[in-house]
Amino acid sequence: MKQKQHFDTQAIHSGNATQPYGCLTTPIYQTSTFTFDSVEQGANRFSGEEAGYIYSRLGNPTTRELELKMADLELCDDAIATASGMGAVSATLLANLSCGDHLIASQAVYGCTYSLLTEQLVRFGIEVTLVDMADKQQVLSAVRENTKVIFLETPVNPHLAVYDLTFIAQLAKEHQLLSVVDNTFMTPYLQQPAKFGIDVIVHSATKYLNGHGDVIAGIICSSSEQIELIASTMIKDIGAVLGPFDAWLILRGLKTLSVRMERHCTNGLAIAQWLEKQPAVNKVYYPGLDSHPGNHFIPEQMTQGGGVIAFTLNAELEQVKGFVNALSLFKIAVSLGDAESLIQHPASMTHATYSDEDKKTAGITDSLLRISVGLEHSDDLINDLDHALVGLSN
Ligand code: LCS
Repeated sequence: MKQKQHFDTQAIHSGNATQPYGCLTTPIYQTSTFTFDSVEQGANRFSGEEAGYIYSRLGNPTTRELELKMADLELCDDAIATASGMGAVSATLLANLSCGDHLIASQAVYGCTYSLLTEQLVRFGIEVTLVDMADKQQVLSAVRENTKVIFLETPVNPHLAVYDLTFIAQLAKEHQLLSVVDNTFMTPYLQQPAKFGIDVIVHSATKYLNGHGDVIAGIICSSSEQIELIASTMIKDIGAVLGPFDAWLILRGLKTLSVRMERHCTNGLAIAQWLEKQPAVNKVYYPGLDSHPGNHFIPEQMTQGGGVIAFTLNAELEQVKGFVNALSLFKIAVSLGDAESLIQHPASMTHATYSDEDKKTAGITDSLLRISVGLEHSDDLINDLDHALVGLSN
């Protein structure tokens, strides 16, 4: 019997094929197509009678290693890599929803997921209801005859609300819905939604999975049937496929996922605790803090709080901008999960797509800032924040 290994070991060894020439690392199979020995072999590959690669939109050995590794890490049968996180979210939803179907989604999600839900899906006759996923009665009441899918992020981008995965999975089973969770903020190192019965796990691999800020990518993990459905429809025909070089960069990033996430979490907690003590800071949103309403989900659902913190300042918008501009170690940039600490203003950046009304319901105010805590020393990051806060009170 195969010995169950620790996550850290799996992140390095799972899914690795035997490499040609005894290569330690996975080669980058930088090829668009694969040659056949004969016309008969080509036909057999297309019909599925013979296993083997055909064309890199339909599969590539480097990308396949990433998919197999991620399937293992997310406790799923299979996975498919996509050209971006949005490629993963859209392929999952479009493969499972048709005109006349209904989707329930969390009202607080990443800004482009919000516009996919509220502007794109509706163009194809898909009905969407946005709910507060923390309000179980509201979620239950949203279920209709034609509801097919329930979608959420936990913790939420940008303000880190945490939702109950066991409740969502049970509700989905009772009503025959497909449950889809965006696990970008946690990674499987901190949270494995399949453990709670979630059907599909999507990621922006641009973030922690890659971890070095040099790739745009996504991944979907699920049952073999679900991955086959998505691969044979959305990836084959719509085509948001990941290239082998980008897959290789993520394979490289995954080797250090555990050690990076540990540092993101210890830095995150130290900075969140420090921010909470500052008089100029109004509210800190970080699941690792005792004061966070989702804190009781640690360690059963998520093992630690992660590396993203949101907070509001007791200040007008102009002062908030002044604070951000005064930082030097924190770079002003969207994205998250990189070695470098980043800061951004959700209302005017990642969540600018939200209507004013939905911004209000989702708690995205003008004074809300979001930081992605990097891998620097936490003392240096705190000094940087401290210096900018001093400027705020002058
Ligand atoms: N899901 C979540 C939770 C995200 O945060 C993002 C991107 C996506 C999906 C989409 O992934 P992408 O297509 O960019 O790979 N979040 C971003 C953010 O907060 N700042 O910049 C991008």
